[in-house]
Formats: sequence, C-alpha cells, structure tokens
Amino acid sequence: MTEARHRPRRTVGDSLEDFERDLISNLYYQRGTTIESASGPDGYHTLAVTVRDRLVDRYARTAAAHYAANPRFVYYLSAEYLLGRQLRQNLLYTDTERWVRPIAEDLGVSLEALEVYDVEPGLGNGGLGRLAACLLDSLATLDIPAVGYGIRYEFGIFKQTFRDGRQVERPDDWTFYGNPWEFPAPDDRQLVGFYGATQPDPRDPGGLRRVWVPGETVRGEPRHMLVPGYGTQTVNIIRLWQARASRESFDLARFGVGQYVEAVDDIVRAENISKVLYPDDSTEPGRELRLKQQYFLVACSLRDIIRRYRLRNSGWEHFADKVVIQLNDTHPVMAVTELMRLLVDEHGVGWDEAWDITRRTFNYTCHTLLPEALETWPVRLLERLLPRHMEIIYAINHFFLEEVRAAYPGDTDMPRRMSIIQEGDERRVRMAHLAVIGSTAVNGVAELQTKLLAETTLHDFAVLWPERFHNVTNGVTPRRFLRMANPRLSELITGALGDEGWLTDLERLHGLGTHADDPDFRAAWRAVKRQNKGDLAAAVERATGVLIDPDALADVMIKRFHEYKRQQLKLLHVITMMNRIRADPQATYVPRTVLFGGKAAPGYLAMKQLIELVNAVAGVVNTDPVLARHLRVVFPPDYNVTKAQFVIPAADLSEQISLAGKEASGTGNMKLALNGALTIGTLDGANIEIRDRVGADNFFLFGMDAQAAADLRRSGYSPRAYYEADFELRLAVDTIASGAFAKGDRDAFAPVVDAMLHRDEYMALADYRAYVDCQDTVEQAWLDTERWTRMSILNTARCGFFSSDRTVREYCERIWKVDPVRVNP
Ligand code: T68
Repeated sequence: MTEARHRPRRTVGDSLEDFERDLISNLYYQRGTTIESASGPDGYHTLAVTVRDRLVDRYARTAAAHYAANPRFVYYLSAEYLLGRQLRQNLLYTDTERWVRPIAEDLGVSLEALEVYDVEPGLGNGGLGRLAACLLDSLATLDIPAVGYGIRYEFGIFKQTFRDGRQVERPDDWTFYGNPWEFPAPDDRQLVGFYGATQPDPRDPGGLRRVWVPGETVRGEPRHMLVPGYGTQTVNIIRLWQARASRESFDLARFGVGQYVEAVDDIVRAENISKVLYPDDSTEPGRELRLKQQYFLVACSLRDIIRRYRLRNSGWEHFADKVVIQLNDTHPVMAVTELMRLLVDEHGVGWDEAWDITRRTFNYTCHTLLPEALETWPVRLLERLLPRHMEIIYAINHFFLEEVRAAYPGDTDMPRRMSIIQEGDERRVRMAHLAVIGSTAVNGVAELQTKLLAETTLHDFAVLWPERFHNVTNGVTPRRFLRMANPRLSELITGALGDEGWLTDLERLHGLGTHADDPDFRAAWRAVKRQNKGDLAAAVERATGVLIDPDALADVMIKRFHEYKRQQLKLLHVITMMNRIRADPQATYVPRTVLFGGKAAPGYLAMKQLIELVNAVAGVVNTDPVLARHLRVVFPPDYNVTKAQFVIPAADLSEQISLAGKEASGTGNMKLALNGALTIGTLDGANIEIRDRVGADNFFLFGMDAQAAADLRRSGYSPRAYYEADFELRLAVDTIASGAFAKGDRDAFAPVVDAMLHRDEYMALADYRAYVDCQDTVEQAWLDTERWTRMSILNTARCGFFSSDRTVREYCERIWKVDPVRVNP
C-alpha cells in the first residue's frame, strides 16, 4: 500500500486561507482562467474541484484502512441512483461552507448563483433510485466498507416540460458542461460479451463446464464518484459504467470504401448500451437494449468485484466471506448466472461449490407488489443475447425443481408455479424466482409489503424457505432531507436538543416531544414553516407564474404519476372543493394550495392525460377570482431530488393515498413527516409504520385497508355504483365530463372519465367519500393552529426510526453480517 511519503504534499489545508489559495490555484491551473475573466461555470467547476479535493485525502485513507482490514465488503448493485446535487452536500460533509460564503462574497459572487450550475445526475426513476442513494450515504456514515455499482447513463431521466398543459419530454443531457464530481478509471475497464454460441469445454468432457464464444464484445469504462460519510472520515465510492466500443469495432474496410457511417455502426451500437435510462416506473416493455444494459452492469461489476477480492485474497473458498452483493430489485439479477458462469466456466470451480458460493454472496430486495412489475424475459431473447446464461438458468432450474419435487412429492402444480421458466405461448424467465433461488436473504421494504410478498407474490418460496424472508423498512438520509433541505428547522432542532448529534442518531428527535407543549417553541416552529413556505411560493412563482399564499395550507402530492398512487383521487377532491366554493361563494373556506409534482412514463398515456387534466384544473382554478381566493393548484414541472428539497420543508399536508396493498413502502412519506408535514393516508406501505410511531391522533387515516380492498375486488367492484350513490362524487366526475376544463370540449378528457367509471383499477371511487370527509377533518385540525403545530412537532419527534442509518444497521446485522472499519483522521 502507498506509504505516506508516496502521497502528495498535502495540498488541502485546514483554514479559510488555504481554501482560498487552493481555489485561486485551481481556477488558474485546472480551469485555465483568471478571476477577472472567469465565467459562472468556471467559478462553479473550480469550487467543485476544490471541495472535492478535501474528500480525496479521506478517500485515500479509507482505501488504505480497508486494504489493511480486508473486511467483508458490501457491493450494492443497482440500475438506478438518484444522488441529487453534490455541491451543497460536499460543502456540508467537509464543513467548508463557512469558508466558501465569505470567500465568494469577497469575490462578488454568491453560492446560490454558482449552485445553478450544479446539475443533478438523474440516473433513476423514483423511489428505488433515491433509496439506493440514501443507503450509500448511510453506509459511508456508518463506516461500512461498500461500493455502489451502476450505469453512467449519458441521458438520465427525461426533463419534463408542459406544452399546453401536456407533458413533453426533453433529453437530460446532464454531462454537457462536464461533471466535476467524477474520476475516470480507464485502467479498470472490462470487456463484456453478447450473443454468439457455446461449446463443450474439452477440459470437462460431458460436464457442466462450457465455453462461450460471444459474437460481440463491448468495453465498460468505470468512473467513480466519492460518497462521503457524515461526521466520519470514511469516503466510499460509487462506480458507474459507461459502454465503449471495443477497439476492433471500427470497420476500416468500410471506411476505406467510403462507407463512413456504416464504418461506425458497431461503435454506435456498443455505445448505445449506456446511452439512456429507461424511463419506466414499474411496467417494463421487453426491450433487448434494456436487457443488454442489465447484463452490462452485472458483467462489469462482477469482474471488478473479483479484481478487488483478489487484491487481498486468493482461491474461492473465502469469496463469500469477503463479498456480499445486494441486488436492488430484479434489474441486476443476471449477476447470479454471471457469477456461476465465471466460477464454473472461467475458473473451473465445480458446480456445487460454485452454487454454494453464489448463493452465499447474493441477497435480493423486492420493491414492488404489482404483479405486472415483476420482470420476466423471453427465453428466445435470452438464448440469442446470452446463450450461456440461458443454459445456466436451465441447470439452476433443474436442480431447484428436483428440490421442489423432493419437498412436495406427487405435487405437479408446485414445480410449475415455482419454476424459473414460465410456460405459455412465449416461454419467459421469471427474474424474481431466479433472485430468490440464488440468494441467502430476500427482503421487502416495509412490514406490510413483506407480509404480502410472503402471502401472495412469493408465497410458495416463503413456505419452502421461511428463513430467507426478511423485512427491512426503508429509510431516508436525515442529512440531505432535513439538514440540507431544511436548514432553519435543523437549527431550531439543534437549539432545542443542545447539539447536532441527532444528525447521526435520529431517534434523538424524541427529545423534541416535550417542546411540543411549549408555546414559544411552537411559535418558532411555525415561523420556520412560514419562512419555508415563503421560499417555496417565490420558487413556484418563478416556475409557473402562479402566486400562492404562504399562509394557505400547503397540500402536496409529490411522486411519480401512477394509477395505483391515485393522483386521480386527489384531483377529485380538488374538483369537489371547487364545486363547493362555487355552490356557496360566501361561505368561509380554509385557504389551500395543492401542489403536484411528478413525471409520467412517456408511454403511459393514461397518466399523461391525467397530468394534462391536473394542469387544466389548475388553469381554471387559478384564474377564477372566486375560486382563487380560497384555492390554488400548482404543478411545477420536472419534479426531481433538487425540487423535492425545496418542496418538502414547506409542506403542511402529505398526500399518501395509494390503494392499500399497492405501494411497497414509499419514502416521500417519511421525508415529509420528518419535516413536520402531517400525513393524510391509507394503511399502505410504510404509512402504517409512520402512523404507529407518530400516533393515530397525529395522522389522518382514511379508506380501505389491504384486506378490504382485496375483498372488494373479489366481490366484483363497480365504480359506477359509487358514482351514482354519492352526489359530490357524481358532480366532480360530471364536471370533468362536461368539458369545464377543456373550454367546453366534452371529448378532451373523456378517456379519464371513462377509466374512472368503467375500470377504476385502483378503486379510487370506493375511497372517495372517506377521503373527502377526512380532508374535512384535516381542515378542522388546521383551524386550531396550536394543535396543528403540536401534531407537526410530534411527527418530526417520532420519525427518527425512518433514518436510512437505521435501515443500513438492520441490513448489516441481519443480512450482510458486516462490521464497520474506522478510518483514522
Ligand atoms: C419504489 N419502486 C416503490 N421502482 O414503488 C416504493 N424502475 O414504494 C418504494 O418506497 C421505493 O421503490 C423504494 O423501496 C420504484 O421506484 C422503480 O423506479 C422502477 C421499477 C421498475 C423499473 C425501473
């Protein structure tokens, strides 16, 4: 390992003066410009690398400590990460903001002005990707040796804009101006094969070992970003792979005869693999490129993991003691077959030993309850794209089904149900089955989901292997979602609790409980919320042109648009409020701002129409003088992590209204409650656990539970009956049907109305009455300001459990069996 004397003279000092000197030097030597002629991006990039450099030394010491300890490493494999902006985080984690502010002021720029150039890497769709980022933050904070592996998509999640209220997607060219946070590591590139054929291996005649001769090879080039822990020296990394053509890809022969475009065909094809993130939440079209992405991630990462293992270890018998791999949903599950292939085919390990190693290495997290979200791939596609992996899947399935038949002699249905192969017109590979079979532990992400997984989706597996099934309820990092997003509240909390210890021990928020009875503290709490709402109002006005009243109840629904999440139910409530005001304009109403945020998958037409309807309703409400006096509806486009950090601290009411039994966990629910928003919600996902902790009195519960929803569906659900039986519901639906939101055009939103009345897949109409009545209760509570504030404080005080530090501790103890490695300063 590198001796201290082999390290550079410490270029990073510990004072404002050092920082300023480094900044000027970086501007000059790294960016090649001067203070006098620096542009905004020059300033940003220079600041970024200056801050980043303070983490490099920690990273080097972390790597040295890990090398010396040779511990078991956690490798997190995820097709998605939503890291959020890096600059503020790294200023906080290096404690340098206190220097940057005066230096910037001295130079006549503001941190805020530079921050506009800090681009958020949108390498994920939603909750699953953000969870991955929260877990990495907590892993580093808890000093757990870990590496996150992912794909460096050239284009992340699309940018959402609205044209005439319709969602229009624009490409997210996030690296256009360069990304100062990443380090290329070209020496660690890997080769990945696709297509081709397999042959017997002469070294193992008639055995299971075979040779795969790929028809195409692609290079994976890694870049890493630093993942610092908070309040510790540990800096872990996230390694993102970018696809590059292999050297032979350039077709000189074609170039020579003038076929310039054709000559680079193979290069384009190879580099397309990491070109774009699939913008699909939950439903997945069977696209070959997507499968290529998945295998590309897996193949590069496993080779890198093995390379790292071999730095300190030899042989295979200790592999699973030094390596634990967490599969974030089924997207990286091909890793199970790839590790088998590497061990058996490439390293000559016997099948049984290889299987034992593989199974001890992997664990799988399932993030869904929707049957349509469980990934399957056509056998035909796999046979063509990954012929050797398909053979390995058959072999794994063969041995597995022998086990099933032994456990259930005479039962022919059980092997059919549990098989990795789903029979039918088109045979398909069930990735979730492969994941469970190839893992030591399988976990759900909230108690209800874990229970339902074991009772329904994965029931047969939970019966066969009960010891494999675990729950690890999700969490969120309090650093980003409380300290960074809500500095005012953080200061108030620190003042009340005496120190900042809560930032790494979130259960200490309990100490706020007693302050809830102190009127001065409540007034201070309200003042913070009011200021946050003022900031939000200004941002919303900039983004949408709509003025909102910072004193109105801020009612927020921020999440991907999906029928099961039921934005349509929220909209029916908005229209009901509208109709009530119109019916009696003189009455008094609780002033309310309803804020929507979220994207719809580009191919999800029903949700794109709903987005259009939300915007149309907003247009009507905000421009009608009578309505706008009491109600505003705003929908700032392009909801992302950065915007979440703006909205969450300002929210009074958190909408968590999915049909019970459909939302695996939710994490926005946790972020909002932690910031003192009260939840109106169903008994779904982690809502249940939030309510258990904050207390039923401090949570607005409504609607069917999962059992009632399942019963209703079984008994034959008819949305029309609810429509006919409830005057206000009928009026709300009829208002849409009347063309009121489309300048009288009755056809414009007919499909939305039709879906509500004739399908209503997620039974929004059945929960409508309970929901609207519950919103009336919310308003009663809001009118009692002191009581509301008390409830708000108690929400924050009692949500310490939802720290991702707790989540990671549970993974470490129950699943990963890993210990921290401290890094000395
Ligand atoms: C979410 N899942 C769950 N999926 O819906 C949410 N991307 O309840 C949970 O809190 C969260 O995961 C974290 O556990 C997703 O976000 C995806 O984004 C997805 C699904 C399929 C393909 C790609």
